[in-house]
Amino acid sequence: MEIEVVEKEALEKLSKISNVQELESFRIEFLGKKGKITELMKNLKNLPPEERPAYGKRVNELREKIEKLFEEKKQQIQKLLEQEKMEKMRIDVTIPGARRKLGHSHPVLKVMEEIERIFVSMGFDVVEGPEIETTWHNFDALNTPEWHPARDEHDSFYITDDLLLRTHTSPVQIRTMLERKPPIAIISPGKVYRRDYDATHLPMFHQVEGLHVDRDLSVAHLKFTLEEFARRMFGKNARVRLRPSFFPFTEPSFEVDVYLSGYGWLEILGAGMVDPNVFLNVGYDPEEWTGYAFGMGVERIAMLKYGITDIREFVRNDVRFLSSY
Ligand code: 2NM
Repeated sequence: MEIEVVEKEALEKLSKISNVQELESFRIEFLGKKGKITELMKNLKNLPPEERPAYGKRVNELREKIEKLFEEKKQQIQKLLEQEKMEKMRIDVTIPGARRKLGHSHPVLKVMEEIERIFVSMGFDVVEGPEIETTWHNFDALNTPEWHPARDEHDSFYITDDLLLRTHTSPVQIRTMLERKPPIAIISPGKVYRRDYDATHLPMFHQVEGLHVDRDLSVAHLKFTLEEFARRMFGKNARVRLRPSFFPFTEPSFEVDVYLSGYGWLEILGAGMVDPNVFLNVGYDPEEWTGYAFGMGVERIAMLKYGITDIREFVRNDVRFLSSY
């Protein structure tokens, strides 16, 4: 085969090489032990002796030329491979880190703490008590007669004849009145239990009750305190209305409505002037001491504040619900 033909073919093939495999095939085809350069050298013996040195020299020059170009190509491909590798390993230090979601308080707890803050700022102490109560603290001391429906097994969770899960946090106020001397101003937040479960009732829910005992307290003090609470909780335009009602532990007793623009009058509290019988039960002289008390359901207030329509959302524990407040 002609030297020129081999040279042309070699240069053409080399220029098209783009990876290591092609490079190795090229080396075998041209520079290998049985490659085309070796083949050219074998022509030597067929030539007249005087032409052999010149021919041999040309083949050697071609070999050197191809070897040089081959080395260059090899370097070029290795550099390319190195670049690709570096590109794959590149770390972008500007990519934002993966955020970890933090836990947070349950919306009911948040609302309860907000209620507490408002009353604490008005001078009320926060007091807690046991969730398992005696029927005396939960009913008798609160002037609730033996025949009252709230005392029914059907409505309350009894543990024994004399022990039950408290149905309100009023027994905490009884305990506090037994322990302290008036004047007192307290609120008692906490869990309470009633046998009820539907879209507006949970068997365990939260209450905040308040009690203020001093000389010469009247419904005016009660109404002002609740108006102040409503303005702080629902906005400065909130208004408060008392409607006559009945509770065994207060006389007179009221249902308390709050006016919210866009909603109208909403019932959010029960309240009243502490019944003289309750004072007698804790050893306070009803001729000397007066008091007003109130109670509210925390879930109910959270529902109004956030427009929730099914109270059971609070215990379904769907994170999408819980983290949206
Ligand atoms: C309410 C409504 C009205 C109340 C009364 C007392 C106590 F212990 F002082 F007598 N504590 N809470 C009360 C009064 C609670 O909840 C709807």
